[in-house]
Amino acid sequence: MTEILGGPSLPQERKLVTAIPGPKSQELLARKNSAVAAGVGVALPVFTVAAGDGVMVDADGNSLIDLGSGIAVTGVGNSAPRVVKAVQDQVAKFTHTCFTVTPYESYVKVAEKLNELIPGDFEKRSALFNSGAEAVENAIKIARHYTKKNGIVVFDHAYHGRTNLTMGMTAKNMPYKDGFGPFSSEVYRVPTSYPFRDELSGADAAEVAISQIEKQVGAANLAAIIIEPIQGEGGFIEPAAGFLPALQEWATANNVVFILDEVQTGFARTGKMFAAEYSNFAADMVTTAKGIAGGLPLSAVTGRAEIMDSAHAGGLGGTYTGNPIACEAALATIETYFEDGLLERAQKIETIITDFFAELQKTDDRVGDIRGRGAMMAVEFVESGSKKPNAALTSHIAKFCADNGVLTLTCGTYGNVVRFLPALTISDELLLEGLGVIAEAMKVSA
Ligand code: PLZ
Repeated sequence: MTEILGGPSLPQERKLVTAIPGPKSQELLARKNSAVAAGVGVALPVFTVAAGDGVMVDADGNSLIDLGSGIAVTGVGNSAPRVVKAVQDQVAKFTHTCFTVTPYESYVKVAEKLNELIPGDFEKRSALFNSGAEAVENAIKIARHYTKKNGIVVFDHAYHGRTNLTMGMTAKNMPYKDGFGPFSSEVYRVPTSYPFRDELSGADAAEVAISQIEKQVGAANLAAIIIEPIQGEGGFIEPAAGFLPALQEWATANNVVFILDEVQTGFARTGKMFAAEYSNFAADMVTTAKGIAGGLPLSAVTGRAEIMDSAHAGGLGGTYTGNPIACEAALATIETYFEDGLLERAQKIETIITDFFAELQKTDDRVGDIRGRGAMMAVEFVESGSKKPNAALTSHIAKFCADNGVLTLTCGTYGNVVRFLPALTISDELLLEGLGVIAEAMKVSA
């Protein structure tokens, strides 16, 4: 059999040749179960052999529509041509030196790009890491060093990672935290703005959060407030207009560093380079990862120069941080977003998904809320005639979609949200075909 290559040359089609998972995937799954720690679960046990743009091809030759892009990572598509070339070129030159031993230009170029692209008309600095959680950890380290304070405020429904500190910052117990404590101290959780459920204005929701911060933590003890501009794992919850600016204003007035976690929302995902652009304001610090490097592991913290520079030389680093292959991939990925018009594509994807579910909602009120931005869209499913979360329907949809060759991801504190995070390079036809399968799933369960 000839080797299958991924990328845009893969036929963009949904094609099932076996049941899901097929015999080869089942065999691999059995090996996985006896070799890999049980805690490492899989959402859909089809083993990937190739992927590109809107599809992933499994070991049995099934071609599935991919509406997840590896949890919002391969925005430029999988094995995107510029990324493949950049990685191949770099890997043949050198794979690693450790930037903090002997530096290389690509790291500096990525930092320059981030400083230019991240909102904020002030001087910035960046530092690179490997994962989203590591970026968040470092943002907190720097904020504490700068303010000489300890407290960290996080929000209901937040997700910030799986390391000990970030696990404690993440809201949801199962599956992320259960039995894995104790967690780091000085992390305080306050209510967020969740327009579909709290029905509060952004200003009112901010007042609730700020009042709780003042009463339970005290500005004098608080180093940072960190929030996702659209909460990802928590259910694609976008706070009401005015919520983020009000929090930031309070933070600035109280010498508290305001950090936006754009790990999931960043890099063209929402139809802007960064979701903060929708609220028209600039955070003191921004964490990014996922869509930054076309699938290579890379993350970053970018922020005001005076804050970022407050940490002493040698205080930030790590063996693999800002790996040269990942940095070259990032430069190629960022170029692709702009050169290939992917911001506009994300906006188009928003329209397609919104229109599709708005139509469905007319005849099926279990489509409770349609929300999100760009190619970061979600539907919150509820029980008919109420806002009661409908987790059963949500898992039925995910299972039906998998059986029928569509990879979807679910999320939400109440497990009742189906989220759409396709590659920005997915075709309209394939996207609509995938959505059509969801509509079918809803009919079957009715
Ligand atoms: N901050 C906003 O969305 C990662 C988690 C997948 P890492 N979200 C996907 C899983 O089940 O582990 C995420 C995020 C936000 C931080 C992170 C953490 O990023 O690269 O997974 O560490």
